[in-house]
Amino acid sequence: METLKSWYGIAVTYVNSSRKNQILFGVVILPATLLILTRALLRSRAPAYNKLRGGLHEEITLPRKLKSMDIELYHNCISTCSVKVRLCLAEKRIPYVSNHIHLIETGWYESCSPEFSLINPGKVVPVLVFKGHPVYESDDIIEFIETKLDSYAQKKIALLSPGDKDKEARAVEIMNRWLQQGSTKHEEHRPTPAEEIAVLSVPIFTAMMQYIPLRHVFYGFIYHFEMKRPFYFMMMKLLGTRFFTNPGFLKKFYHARERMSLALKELNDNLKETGGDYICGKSFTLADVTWMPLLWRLEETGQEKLYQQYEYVDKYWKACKQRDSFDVAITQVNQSFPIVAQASALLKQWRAQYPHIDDMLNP
Ligand SMILES: N[C@@H](CCC(=O)N[C@@H](CS)C(=O)NCC(=O)O)C(=O)O
Repeated sequence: METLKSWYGIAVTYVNSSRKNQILFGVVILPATLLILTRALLRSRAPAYNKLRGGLHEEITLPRKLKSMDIELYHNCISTCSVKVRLCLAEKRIPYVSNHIHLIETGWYESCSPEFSLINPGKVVPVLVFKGHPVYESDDIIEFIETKLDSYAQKKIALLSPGDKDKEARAVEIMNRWLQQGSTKHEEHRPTPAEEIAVLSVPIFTAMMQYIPLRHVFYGFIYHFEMKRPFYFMMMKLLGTRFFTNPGFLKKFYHARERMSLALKELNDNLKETGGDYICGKSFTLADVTWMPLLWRLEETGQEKLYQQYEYVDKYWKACKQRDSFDVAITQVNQSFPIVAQASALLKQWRAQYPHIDDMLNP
């Protein structure tokens, strides 16, 4: 009680000391304190954040949506990690129950809801559930699909066998290298191009946020595992195109662009060396499954010049888009969520209207 009284005394003295302090107190300090207290109160009842190791967890058994189906996928339409898994399932034509989970940019923080926290206490998508047991981490999920789910595949395609027997060792080395570049899992090799894509996605996320009510972001302030993320999304929502004039953001964006360009140059050299349609040569492998979502995101956000400057990458991406899996796992899924097309159209409109945005995306 004594402590509360002395805090109250300090606050009153501070507010009474000047008009500027009154404004600062009313606009920043008081709302921020209330928010932190509300978050602390509600979070004490929310499921804890707990990142579990990648791979199959036989010790966890989850309720199944459809008892007759062994494979379920919790995923999001635009999440690049989810796209990776959907592509893999589509390549092998494995039937599964689809559970779409919203992220803030597609609707709301469903990924942080108590219901989804039971499926993944780490509060991220994708999660594959096999006979009721979850498999976490997209890299581990695609490997699990490839090595354990072949009996469910309606199309037999070996995505971990990158080529002719005499060149196998070199091809495996190439595949692993590009798998790692498309990964967000390994702490020691950060940031990978797959992580840079998060920064390069900000323009489309900002456009998407224009269709999301602000109150949905507040849910994230309470339940998200990292407060800074809902904060960024709130700023994208509030600032709109002005977000792209922030020097801090621009520095990060150009840095990510530069690093992505270097990775694409290396990919170009690799494709030239292997001489086939795909990363490891003639065979389509998990390395391609991992890279397709990244190239798709660059195209979707109007940053196609980034890869078009590299002849072999451009040709490679065209070949990837010819595959049925592209249509099934990317085009068709995204057609069910109108916000994706609306945001792409809005981003195009912004580019036409504001030369600095066009310059930023395609200098
Ligand atoms: N390393 C994880 C990353 C999973 C991840 O970060 N997923 C993103 C979507 S691509 C997510 O669910 N983010 C939720 C959020 O940040 O609120 C994997 O590869 O599965």
